Amino acid sequence: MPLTVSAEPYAYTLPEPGTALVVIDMQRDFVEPGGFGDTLGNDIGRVAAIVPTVARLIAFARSRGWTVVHTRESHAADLSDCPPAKRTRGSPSLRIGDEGPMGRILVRGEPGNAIVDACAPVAGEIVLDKPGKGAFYATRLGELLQARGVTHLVLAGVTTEVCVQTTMREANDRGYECLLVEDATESYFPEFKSATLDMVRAQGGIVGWTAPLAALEAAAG
Ligand code: C5J
Repeated sequence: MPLTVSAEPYAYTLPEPGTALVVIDMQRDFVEPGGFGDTLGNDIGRVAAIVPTVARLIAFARSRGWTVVHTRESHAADLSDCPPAKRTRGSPSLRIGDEGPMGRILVRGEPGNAIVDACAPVAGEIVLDKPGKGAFYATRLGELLQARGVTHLVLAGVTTEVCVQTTMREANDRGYECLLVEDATESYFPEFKSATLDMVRAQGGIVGWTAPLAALEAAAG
């Protein structure tokens, strides 16, 4: 049965089955002190605050039987999948691959690279390591979704204007109908989050739809 959600710029109808929740980069490296986000000088409190809402959304998706995808922005230990331009950009106190308080920054398998406990994947869910900002770039996401007959993506995670928006645009170009959950995504910069929500749903939903989690829950009754 399809579920119709009160959304912007107009109602969003998702099929069940056929919908996947894609949770972007809810990793200690972005949310906790000493991680990548922190070393770039950001206020991590803003993104840490959405953890309970993302956990509630994941529980909702599980209760509906959706495909659940978790991504991690991460690199191989030898940094062979990290372009020098990405590593040298800006002036962080610690660069990708450097040793930080939670292990090597943004390196696969390090403690800081793990998804925060409250949003941790369970058996049967898809966990994807991605070297880029978009979740389709250099991953198997497209083929995994296609194999499951997924046509609609509900997106959440951090940060709104970087990895979440990049993934949503990649998905939109690939023909997916996408909804971004407003209170289950966050940026270190409130104005960037707000602008991203506006951009996504402008021009009749040029990239997709947005709605708060409560709208999804209400649609499900
Ligand atoms: C960033 C991300 N902001 N997950 N990564 O570098 O959005």
